Amino acid sequence: MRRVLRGIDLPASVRLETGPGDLLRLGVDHERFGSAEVYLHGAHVTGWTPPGGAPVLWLSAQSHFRSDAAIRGGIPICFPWFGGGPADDQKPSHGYARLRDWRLVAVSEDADGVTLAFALPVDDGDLPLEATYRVTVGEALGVALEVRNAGEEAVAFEEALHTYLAVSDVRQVAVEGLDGARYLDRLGGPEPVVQEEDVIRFAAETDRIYVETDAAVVVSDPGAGRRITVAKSGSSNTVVWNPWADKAHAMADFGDDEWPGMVCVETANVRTGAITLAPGETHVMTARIEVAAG
Ligand code: TA6
Repeated sequence: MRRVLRGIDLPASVRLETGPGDLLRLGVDHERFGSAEVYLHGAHVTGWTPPGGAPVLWLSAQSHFRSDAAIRGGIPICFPWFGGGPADDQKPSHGYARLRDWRLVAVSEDADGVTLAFALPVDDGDLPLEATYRVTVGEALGVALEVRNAGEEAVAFEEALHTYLAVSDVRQVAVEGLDGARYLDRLGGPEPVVQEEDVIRFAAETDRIYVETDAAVVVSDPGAGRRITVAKSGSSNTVVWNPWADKAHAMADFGDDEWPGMVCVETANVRTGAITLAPGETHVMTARIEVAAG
């Protein structure tokens, strides 16, 4: 088992290994903080399991593990656009960051957890944005996407930490924290809708971009006896998504019977919440995922 990656010494709690599709991944195993897996491909966190607990992130059993495809589940990094972008004219869907191998730039372990830091290589044709991503496996799972404008002009971009949470049955969960917020219904008209109900419940495909909200969101999952909180900073949008049966069936990397087991709560800055950076300016968006009994 390799203990060094490109000159970076790995602490005993971190191992470098080869996953499916021969994709390199870092495995974290810590008696206090649990276990996690992060692929260099997309700097993609595919799993986090607190000690003695159940996996918190959902990962499709049908996911591709190929250098030219996104991993289905965990926390895909959508950058520098979301979906097809504001004008729906950008490819690939959700940007190039999740399709590219990121470079591991630092690994540290302290009383707060194990932190892995990655840098996105900039290719010809990319926006002049330098992205670094920190994953902290601790009492909670923390992720932070830092973007710096390395160009000479102002640059606008979108970003989302597209978190797939594992739930017992999406038809039994309630999402709290967005009451009163407005959302763009991606399955409806262009005008924002106010979230009238106290909690979000799911009875069909749901694909909503909540706007101007910095609220922490709680996924209450009585079937699993737990509540998952997604707190955030530096983010004005929260996306809530479940594909339901038909859309899941239409995706080759999503099992037909898997859709009840997940809900996405995505920490984002998209559409009217897109970020514009002046030359040299930096922006950080963070998400903190934690689990409590309930
Ligand atoms: O965040 C929800 C969403 O934008 C949905 O519309 C759906 O497209 C989902 O992301 C997954 O997108 P992907 O490109 O990963 O298949």
